[in-house]
Amino acid sequence: MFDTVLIANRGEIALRVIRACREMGVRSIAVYSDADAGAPHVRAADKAVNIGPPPSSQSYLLGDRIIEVAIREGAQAIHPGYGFLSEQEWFARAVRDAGLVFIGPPAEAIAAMGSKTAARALAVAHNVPVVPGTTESIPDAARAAEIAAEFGYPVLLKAAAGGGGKGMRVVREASEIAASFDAARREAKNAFGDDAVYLEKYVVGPRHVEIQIIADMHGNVIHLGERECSVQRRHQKMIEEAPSVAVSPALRAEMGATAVRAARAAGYVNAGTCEFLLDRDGKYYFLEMNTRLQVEHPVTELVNGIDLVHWQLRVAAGEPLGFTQGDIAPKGWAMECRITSEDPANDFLPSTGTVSYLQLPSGPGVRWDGGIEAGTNVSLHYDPMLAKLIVHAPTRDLAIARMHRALSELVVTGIETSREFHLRVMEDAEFRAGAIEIQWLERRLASLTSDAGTDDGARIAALAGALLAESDSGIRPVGVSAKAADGHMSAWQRLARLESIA
Ligand code: MV4
Repeated sequence: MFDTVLIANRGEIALRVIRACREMGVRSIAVYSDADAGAPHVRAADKAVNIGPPPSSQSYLLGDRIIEVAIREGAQAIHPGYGFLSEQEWFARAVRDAGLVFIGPPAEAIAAMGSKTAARALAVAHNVPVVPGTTESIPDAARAAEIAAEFGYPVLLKAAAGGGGKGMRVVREASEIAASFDAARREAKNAFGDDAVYLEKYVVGPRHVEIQIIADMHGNVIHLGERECSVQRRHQKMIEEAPSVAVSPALRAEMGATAVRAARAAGYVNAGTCEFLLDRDGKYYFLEMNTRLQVEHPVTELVNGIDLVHWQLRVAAGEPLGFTQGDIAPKGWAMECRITSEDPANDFLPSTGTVSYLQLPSGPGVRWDGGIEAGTNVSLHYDPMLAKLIVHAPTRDLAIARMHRALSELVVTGIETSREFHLRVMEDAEFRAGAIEIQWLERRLASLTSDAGTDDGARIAALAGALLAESDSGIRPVGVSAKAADGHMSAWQRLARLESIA
């Protein structure tokens, strides 16, 4: 095992990796920008090194500087977390060339999955089902029209260098294809510096289901089942769960074996995730592979009783996986809500300011993976995801009840958060029935975020009672909307934001 690991990240994921290091007796080195000098991950690590000014481009994205720090501080390995440098082929290679270990896949595997057309071709060659479409980029609008007519509308134009939903365009009829093709090209060029575009048949109303895999250097590749990630807005996931109501044990085994084939084809080592669309008929299609530890990895950890970050460190150090596919079966139900500094009542406008008070949920089956504390300044320099609230319970119904209870214990003041939005989703009849697909949230958003969005009389009564209790005691009881109880604070915050924008 490594003696010292550098964590090239910030916030909750830096803390998550530092905790794993501490548990394994590994020394941890944090890096931080000027904006994060007092951040929790800085204090949690054995040592912390300043790497530059607040903008990521001058700190967390400076791979060469981070490698220098790792060497100077005697680290043998670098954990990139997610985002930032985690899926940069050049960084994985530079770490290796510096004689260090990148705690993630080989640079070649990142490259194999980085081009979406190359990944599709690799999938096809290894009997991994993909959505019908092209595996090569399309030269011009006329050819796009021919191919679209062949597959039938609607079709989806995608950037070959894209991923995560960036640079996609749905085309519903032949009259739109030429203009959409030119627009997709321009967008791809602007976003990725590469104007290659390909085409797929557009799958209507699918779920977004992904399979976690982990691979060692000895040829063992194991899948850890699925995560249901359909509850997302503008390609940002908001809620994830494991398992999925739509996946039977037989389908799990089949999709799992498919993900393992894709990983083997790419020469994959370490933790990774294959994304699939799962349609209403139970047909599934490989979309892309995320070559990193994902935000939502905790739901997989909870249902499988496996610490993915421990295993990332072990396989990166050359150890074999300590379990087999036969040991893996999900137990109970896990759910995660991403707590973001966004105002759901205001079209998820990013909220900034200082966390003035923080009360964390606890009790049975509750996990908080957070990167904030009272006094944390939330700025626009970094991602608005502050923390993840994760629960585990015997059944989905009990997981939802537990998540609702945990969310109602959570109090964050000083900034707006997504807490209230998540409470409403937990109360939503369609969500509770598991009737979700990738467009569900955007269709449901207006009713979930409007002030009269719930017909739950008990909830309104509880709110009224809690407000009355507050006026007596001056203390906000558990379960009261931060927004309702802190009406003055919200207005004040809004003013502060307006002033900061002006
Ligand atoms: C699709 C699709 C439907 N049909 N491809 C989005 C993220 C990227 N990984 C691929 N994505 C999709 N590809 C075909 N052929 C639907 C998605 C998709 C999606 C699309 C619109 C709005 C939200 C979405 C959420 C997940 C996946």
